[in-house]
Amino acid sequence: FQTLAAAAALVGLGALISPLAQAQSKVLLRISTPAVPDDWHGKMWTVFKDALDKSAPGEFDVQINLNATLFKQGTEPAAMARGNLELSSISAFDIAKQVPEFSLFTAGYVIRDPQHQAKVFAGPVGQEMFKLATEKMDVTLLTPIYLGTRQVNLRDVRDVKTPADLKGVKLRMPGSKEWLFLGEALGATATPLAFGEVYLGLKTGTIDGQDNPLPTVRAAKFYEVTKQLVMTNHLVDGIFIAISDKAWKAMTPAQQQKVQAAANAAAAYNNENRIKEEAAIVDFFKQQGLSVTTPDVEAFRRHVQQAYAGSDMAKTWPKGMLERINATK
Ligand code: KDO
Repeated sequence: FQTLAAAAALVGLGALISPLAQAQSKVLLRISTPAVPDDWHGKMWTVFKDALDKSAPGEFDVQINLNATLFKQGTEPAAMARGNLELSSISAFDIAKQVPEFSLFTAGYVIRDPQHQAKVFAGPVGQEMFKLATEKMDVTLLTPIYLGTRQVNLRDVRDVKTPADLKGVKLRMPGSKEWLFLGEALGATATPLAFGEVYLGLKTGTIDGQDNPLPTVRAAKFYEVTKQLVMTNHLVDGIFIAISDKAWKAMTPAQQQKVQAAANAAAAYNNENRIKEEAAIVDFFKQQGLSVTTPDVEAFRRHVQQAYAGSDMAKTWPKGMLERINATK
């Protein structure tokens, strides 16, 4: 009887343990991003997870954390280096903190449009810059994604033709020196604030405006608390799906290949939908009562390019790289 009971207990325990053991043997992929659920680079993580569930059923434990609930915006690379986070989408601004050469991709009016961006990143410039980031950081960049073209979005309507018209405007930028430089180059008073605090900042008036691509202005509902979009087109922005080296190196080549394929599928989903939405989104804002104005973009381009040309940042750019980007067709 005792033996039977012991055997039964073991079987019972076994039934309990096995799903647990299974979960533990799965490859843990924790994702953290400030993206809101309704933005394309938030939704793309479901595409990533679904792709892995299909290509490697039961092999990966993908945990998606949006709205910066797991790590604060900009702290993801450090969390990945510590082994507390496996995946994120990090910006050129995040990368530039450790790899100053990457500040080239934070400069306004360098990348011309999403197609130009895709060509630059897929070609030798992208390969060299990716290699540099991978060597100098504890993360591997899997793929670039198009975040959209950044526009100025103001709380109150102003007549904005040139950078001089943004003088004194408290323009929220994410909190790093490269972001603040961009805000100042636009002629505004750059004010650092995390993405998650922008809506309230606009509502209460602690900031006068913010800049983001239009799909994000819609998804994060900034149009509810602003009255104007100034179509400066100042930064064709990109972010990069990045994985911690710790997680990447612990995977088998077959697992790496599946994760890379899932990242490519997520990027394709984001790029396709974002480009499509961006092309038609202005009407949405007009319907919401926003004034959508076109400034003297050449005046902004000149002012911004001059600011970067004379900057310390530009001294870190690999020789000839800007010219190679300009020549990419
Ligand atoms: C933002 O804070 O304005 C920004 O657009 C910066 C990007 O690099 C990226 O972090 C993005 O926010 C978030 O993913 C939220 O969309």
